[in-house]
Amino acid sequence: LEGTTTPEQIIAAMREIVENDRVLTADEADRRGFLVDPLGKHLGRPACLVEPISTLEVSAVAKRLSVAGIPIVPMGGNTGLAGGAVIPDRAAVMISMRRMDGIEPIPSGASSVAVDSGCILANLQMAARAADRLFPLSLTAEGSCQIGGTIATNAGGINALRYGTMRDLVLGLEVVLADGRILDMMRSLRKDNAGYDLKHLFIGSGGTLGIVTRAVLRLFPKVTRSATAMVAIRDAACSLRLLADMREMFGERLTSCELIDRASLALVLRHDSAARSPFADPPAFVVLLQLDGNDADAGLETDLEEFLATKLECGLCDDAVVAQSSSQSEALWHLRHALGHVLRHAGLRFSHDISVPVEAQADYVEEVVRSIARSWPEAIVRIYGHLGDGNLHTIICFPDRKPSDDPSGSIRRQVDDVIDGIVMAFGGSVTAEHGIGSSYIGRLVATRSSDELNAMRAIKTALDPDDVMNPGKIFAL
Ligand code: LAC
Ligand code: ZN
Repeated sequence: LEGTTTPEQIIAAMREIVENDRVLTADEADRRGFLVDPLGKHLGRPACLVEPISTLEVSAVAKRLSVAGIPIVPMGGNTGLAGGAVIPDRAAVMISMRRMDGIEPIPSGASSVAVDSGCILANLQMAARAADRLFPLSLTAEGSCQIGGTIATNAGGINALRYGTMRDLVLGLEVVLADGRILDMMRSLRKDNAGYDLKHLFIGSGGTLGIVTRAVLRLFPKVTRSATAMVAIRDAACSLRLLADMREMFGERLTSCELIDRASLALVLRHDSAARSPFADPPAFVVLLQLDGNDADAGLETDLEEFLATKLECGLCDDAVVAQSSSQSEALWHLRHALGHVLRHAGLRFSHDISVPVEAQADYVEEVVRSIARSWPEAIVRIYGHLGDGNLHTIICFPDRKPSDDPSGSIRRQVDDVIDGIVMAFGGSVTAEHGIGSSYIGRLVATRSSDELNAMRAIKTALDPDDVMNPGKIFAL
């Protein structure tokens, strides 16, 4: 391959390693929808898309491409929101992990499971459930996102409050490096201080350091008792007091605590025909609470009702509903998950996936609303997300403009500056769970010190000196 650039030659070289029908031309990949991300952004044209079925194939492909300096773009379920699978301008090969989707059998009482990285998250959740265990990572895209992608992005989701992000759920990892070397770190140890814990470099690396091929993931006791409530609240400060009181009262049984503001809920109710609000008057905020326990928690629902009754009495909450059945619980959660698809009706919009310290969230919300109103009185601020984790999705919407109405990106830059300024003043992060990908490189540079960025670059250079692993993500070179 040395010196070659034509897609035909790259395809021929790939077909020497994997079977013909697992090497797709760019046209085939495009026809099958593999090249458009969930934001509708076209990822670009790879020379081809390869679908390996084993770690050895991934390794052989990587080795062949890296000696020729041809970029490798790993593809999971294509559900990422930060442009993490954008194809670089040079001839590149996309490696789809979708055919490597095995799950090892889960013996009863197992505390971990080995999976292939192309395994779809919902399939792993189901396999765990069938073995009376729980794999707790849960997010809106769980029906199509893949384990490898959730590792590469260190996904968070709705249960991170209790179970942590993907980083907290990975015990072992197998990774193929740019030059094809295989790092087999498939250990299932809870404690392991033998040298640097290399797996953590790859978790959250956005595919820039290597391709995750397999993982050992933690399993937990299954949930047998649950209670779900939606609470109407007048301001963000009250929602933080409710969160603190809930944690005090229910401890680790509090699995999720999600916030949705009035404008976000209104958008769901307007555009999702299955959505029903439990409240007659739209509250300023709603908080969605999920408690999970086991057989010792038979009274969970009653306990939650009694707890919320006292919060209504003292005026912390204005209204509350506790789901009386699993279908009512699903209906409440539907309001939260529907946000993923109704935002496209919000006109020109700029999404920020920020985090600030948990206690700072009310001040953050107030500051964002005030600053945006000052600069753009016509804008609608929508804030929703993972209150328990200090991770609020902040969407600045211009309802009277079309998504294409900012061609030069000048409004985007101004909005970013305002939000980033507020986030940094609170000691926060400009991306809490979606990652930097190719979309937020400038904002990484703007918000981290050059020493921190250089340390990141040094790691990248050590593991991928020729910049073939997912180039153009995290760093602009
Ligand atoms: C959510 C995704 C966007 O929480 O992170 O809905
Ligand atoms: Zn989120």
